[in-house]
Amino acid sequence: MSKISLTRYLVEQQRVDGHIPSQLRLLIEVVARACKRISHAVNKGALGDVLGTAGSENVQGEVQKKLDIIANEVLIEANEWGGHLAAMASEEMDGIYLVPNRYPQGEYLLLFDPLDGSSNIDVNVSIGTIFSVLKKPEDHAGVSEQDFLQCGNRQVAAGYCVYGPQTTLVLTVGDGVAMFTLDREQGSFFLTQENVRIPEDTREFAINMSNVRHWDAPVKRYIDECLAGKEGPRGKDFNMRWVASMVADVHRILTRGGIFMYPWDKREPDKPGKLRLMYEANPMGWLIEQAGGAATDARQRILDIQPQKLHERVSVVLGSKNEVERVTRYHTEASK
Ligand code: P6P
Repeated sequence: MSKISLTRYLVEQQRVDGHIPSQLRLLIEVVARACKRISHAVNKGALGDVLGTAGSENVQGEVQKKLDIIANEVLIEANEWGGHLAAMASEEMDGIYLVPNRYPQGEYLLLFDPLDGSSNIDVNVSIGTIFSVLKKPEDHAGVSEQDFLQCGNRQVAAGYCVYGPQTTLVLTVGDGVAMFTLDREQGSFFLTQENVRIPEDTREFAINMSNVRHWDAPVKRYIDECLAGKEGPRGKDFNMRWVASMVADVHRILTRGGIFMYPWDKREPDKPGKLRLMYEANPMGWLIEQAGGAATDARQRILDIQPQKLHERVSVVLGSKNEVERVTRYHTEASK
């Protein structure tokens, strides 16, 4: 069977169900090309003088790695001239980035975490780029930060690229999830899986166990039951994985099931969680749902949350449907 390139897949999907207007197809192909360049820089590692910190902090107050900044610049430069975007937002930038006036303005808004999992860069563990696409509201001219504050259920495309043993682009436009693996000899992404489905049950949970003393009771109840294994209330043994790169943990869950949790904890009680809503939880939540899984903030569907701020954080529970529903049920029971 001849290999189907990302370009051919997008053209044929557009022919089938019209989900991918030409400007959105251009956007996805430009993001894919930017991810290819980021993958190249990541793969060079120490040989490319791209490791280590950049000596600066991002809007989250986190130390920026050189590759965080490189990845952000690659995505900005790749997307600003194409005429498909009105503006961009990134974990690495305080405010939105308006497409310069010298370029045509488009109808889409692009949000991204240019390099998620950067604490893993220097130790050669998988990292990734996460992106989310919204339509610019048409009821007014110009674009502001307010235009980005749309619920995740308004996304028109979402995906990530994981830089691991393979460089794989995972994408949804609302008609299921497809995976494309980079063929470095040809420099193109080729379809390697479509109609991805997550098993509704799992024996594998992903959470940072070092925070156990800080968790809320329902989280502790759920994890204790998993740890109790066959002799406990779940009647089966569980396994644990925690890569500390959301992209890698989500990719494993899309590939073989599982539940991923980054819940609220007592360390920073004023923050709802560590992960960001707009460019981590929303795109990942939509991908998981499109593959038959569920994604909540432990109480409500992530995609229904009305954002108040561009960089707001959220508690995240996502993956195999029945497990996510159990965790969410434990939280609603505890609230009564
Ligand atoms: P911790 C990476 O920094 C990240 O934002 C996610 O990719 C990852 O799931 C999480 O934080 C890891 O957090 O507290 O375990 O280092």
